[in-house]
Amino acid sequence: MADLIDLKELEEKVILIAVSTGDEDGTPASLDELSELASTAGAVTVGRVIQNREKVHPGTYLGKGKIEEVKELIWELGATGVICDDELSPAQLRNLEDALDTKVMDRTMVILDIFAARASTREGKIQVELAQLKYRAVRLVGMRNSLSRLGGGIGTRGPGEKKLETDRRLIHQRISQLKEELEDVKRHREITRQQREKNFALSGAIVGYTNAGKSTLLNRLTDAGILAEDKLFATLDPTTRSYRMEDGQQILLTDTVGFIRKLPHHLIEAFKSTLEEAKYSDIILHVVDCSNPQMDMQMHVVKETLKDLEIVDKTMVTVFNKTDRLEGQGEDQIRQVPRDFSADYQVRISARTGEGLEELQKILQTIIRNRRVYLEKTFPYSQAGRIQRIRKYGQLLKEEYREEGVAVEAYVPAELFAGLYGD
Ligand SMILES: Nc1nc2c(ncn2[C@@H]2O[C@H](COP(=O)(O)OP(=O)(O)OP(=O)(O)O)[C@@H](O)[C@H]2O)c(=O)[nH]1
Ligand SMILES: [Mg+2]
Repeated sequence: MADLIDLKELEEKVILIAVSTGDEDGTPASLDELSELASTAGAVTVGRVIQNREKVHPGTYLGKGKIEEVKELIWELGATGVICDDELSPAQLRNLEDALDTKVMDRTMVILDIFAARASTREGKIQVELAQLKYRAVRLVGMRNSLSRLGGGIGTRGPGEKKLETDRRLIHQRISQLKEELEDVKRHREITRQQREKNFALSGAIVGYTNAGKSTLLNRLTDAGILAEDKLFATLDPTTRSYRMEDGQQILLTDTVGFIRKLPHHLIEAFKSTLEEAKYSDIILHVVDCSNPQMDMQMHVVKETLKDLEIVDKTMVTVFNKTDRLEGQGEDQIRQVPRDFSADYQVRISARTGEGLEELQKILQTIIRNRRVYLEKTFPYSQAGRIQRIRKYGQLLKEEYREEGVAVEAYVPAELFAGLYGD
């Protein structure tokens, strides 16, 4: 992940820390993910500590005894910091930093850091900076300690080349300024969306857990040329492409930022305008990596996040991806065909090999057709322009040139239907 690391920076060696509140809460898997996040942000994991507790310690995250243990471990392993698997309160951050006498980070900080390095468009950068500033505004005390101690590393990176503010008054000024800029961008987006609606094209948003294969799918369907990588959060900015199907109909598909468990609240807030693409789309394509052992948890996280974003009552298509990885895993696995009965449609595909894409296309065609109106009419030759519109926005099934005009059978968008009658 060399692209994220400034080589001159001191390599951070971190110990991951989590509190497990039950046997089945998936803490080890969550730490695996945190370790991947840390490495994406340029830190090496040198140790892990899980404390079993009824709940997180309100003052110090871990209990007293465990803190002593971690302190020794830091010394033994030569760690330069610790990362907690939950978002810490300002007090927890400060207290833990005092107790451990080392740099303390949390999951949110790491995710924000990755987003900061990845943001490339104006909108993406504004959104990330806003989320970072809101996170920092209440944590300046603890953070300043870590800043002076390390002078770089996770938690200090801003989007692009920008260094983050450390003055509270300036932070609040900057937050208002960014909010205004974001409004600007939003207005622009609104206009584009309205123009799109005039085109009568249906739209679909591709959502899903990070690394599920969303960008790979859009690339496969539309030659979008989006960067798809085996990395967390490879995509931040939405890309929209028109997908023309074999029957000539088209649908606008948008690739979106991936979700993850414990997605920082500030990020969801900040990325709302990006995720609005999903809110205003007609169809949600939920891409699931069905080769991932954590599949069920990941699907749950995506569904909950969609609920948080008030993205409900959409036509849902669950797309189980990476089926190529399931093959050769033996009889036992094959019997466990992934299913999602809460979705309107489900399909199993491999965006890599192309398997199942025809079925996905059929599903999309069915959805489009269900939203269209059947039309059977003979247009006089003077109204040839209307047939053009049907061809462009609908699906022309039959076109027969007769003496009195052109006899047409077609499926057309309901919005277009009325305009096709009359003189
Ligand atoms: N084996 C296999 N790998 C796949 C398939 N689809 C995607 N991948 C791989 O999975 C990794 C992630 O793919 P992306 O398309 O970047 O995933 P994403 O959902 O866009 O991820 P983010 O943008 O990070 O949220 C890449 O290494 C892809 O090559 C598939 O059908 N089979
Ligand atoms: Mg992507």
